Amino acid sequence: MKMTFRWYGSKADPIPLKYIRQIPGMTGLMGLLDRPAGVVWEEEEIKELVDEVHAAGLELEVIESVNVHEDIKIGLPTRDKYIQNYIDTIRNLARHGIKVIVYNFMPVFDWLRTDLARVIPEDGSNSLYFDEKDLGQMGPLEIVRKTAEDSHGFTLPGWEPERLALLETTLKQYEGMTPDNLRENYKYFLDAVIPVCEEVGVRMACHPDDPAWPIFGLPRIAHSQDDYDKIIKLHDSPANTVCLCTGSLGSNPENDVPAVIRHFGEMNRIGAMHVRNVKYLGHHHFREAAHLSSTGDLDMYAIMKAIHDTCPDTYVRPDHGRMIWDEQGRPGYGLYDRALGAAYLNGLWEAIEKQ
Ligand SMILES: [Mn+2]
Repeated sequence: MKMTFRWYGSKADPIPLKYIRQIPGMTGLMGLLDRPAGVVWEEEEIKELVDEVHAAGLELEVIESVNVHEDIKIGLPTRDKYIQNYIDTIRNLARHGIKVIVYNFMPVFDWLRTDLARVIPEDGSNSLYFDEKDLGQMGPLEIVRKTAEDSHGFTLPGWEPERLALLETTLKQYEGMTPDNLRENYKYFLDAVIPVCEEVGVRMACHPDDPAWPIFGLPRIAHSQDDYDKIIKLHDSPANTVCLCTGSLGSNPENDVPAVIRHFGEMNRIGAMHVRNVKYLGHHHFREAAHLSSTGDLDMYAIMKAIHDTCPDTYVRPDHGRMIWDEQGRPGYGLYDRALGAAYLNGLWEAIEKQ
C-alpha cells in the first residue's frame, strides 16, 4: 500500500507540502491541477507540479479530477475534440511519471451533499452531510448555489463556475437519457482512451457515484459491484480500473464494501482507493465520520484487510475528514482529521502485516 494525500496545489491548497510530508507513513500525493473539463493539461504545468512535489520529498504517481467533458457523456458530435484533448492530457501526464488517473463519469454532478459543515453532536466537530429529504425542497440549481456559498470561497472539484453557468442547459440535454445510453457513450470514450493508456503505462480509475444512488432523475452507472462489472466489460483491459471509494459506495448500506474490494482486487482492477467511514442516519441520509470504525458504520479493519489480501500494492488515501480543532479550510479536505485518518489506517495495516 502506498499512503497518499489529496492536494490541490500550492496556489489553491492552504496545506503546505511540508506538513503533509510530516504525516507518518505518507509516501506521496494524489494531486491535481484545477483545470476546466475538456482542456489539455499542458506539460509545462504538469512538470511544475511534479517538481514541486518531488522537492518536498513526496511522490506523485496518481492524478485526480481529470474531468470528462459533459459533451463526451452526452455523446454530442463535439465529443471527439474533447476526447483528443483527454488523450493529449494522458500522454502529457505519463511523460512525467503519472501511473493512475482518477476520474468519474457522473452526469452533471460530482459528489453531492446537502450540508458541508454539519455539526456532529457527540463531539462538536463538523463534517459533510446528506439528507435526501432536503433535496426535495431544493432543485439542482439551488443546491449548487448553496454548495458554492458553503465552500468558504474554494472551488470544489466538479462544481467549477464554468460548468455551473451552463447547468440548466446541461440538465436539459440529459432528459430522456437511460443508463444504457450513458454506458454507450462511456464505451465510446473508453475505446478511445484505454489503448493510449496501455501504450503509455497509465491506468484509468473510475470513481463511484456519490452518493451511491441516482439523483435528480439523472442516469448514474457507477454505484455498485454490478455497475463496475459492466464498466470493466465496456473495454476489457488492465488499464480500465476502479477508484474504489469506500465512503461513496458505503453511503448505500446495500454495498458490502470489503466484498467489493475483494471482488475487484482479485481481478487486479483497483487502480486506487479512497478510504473513509460513513455514519448512517436513515434512508438516503448519512454523514461522514472519523476514520475509526466505531465512529461510523463501515468496518475499516475489514476494508484494510481486503486491500491487504487482494491489492496490497495499491494507492490509498484517507478521504474526506471532519473539520476539527477549529481548522478553517476546504470542506472535507482539512489537514488534521485526514492526518489522523492516515495514521489510523497505517496502524491497522501494521497490525494486519504482523498478524
Ligand atoms: Mn472518494
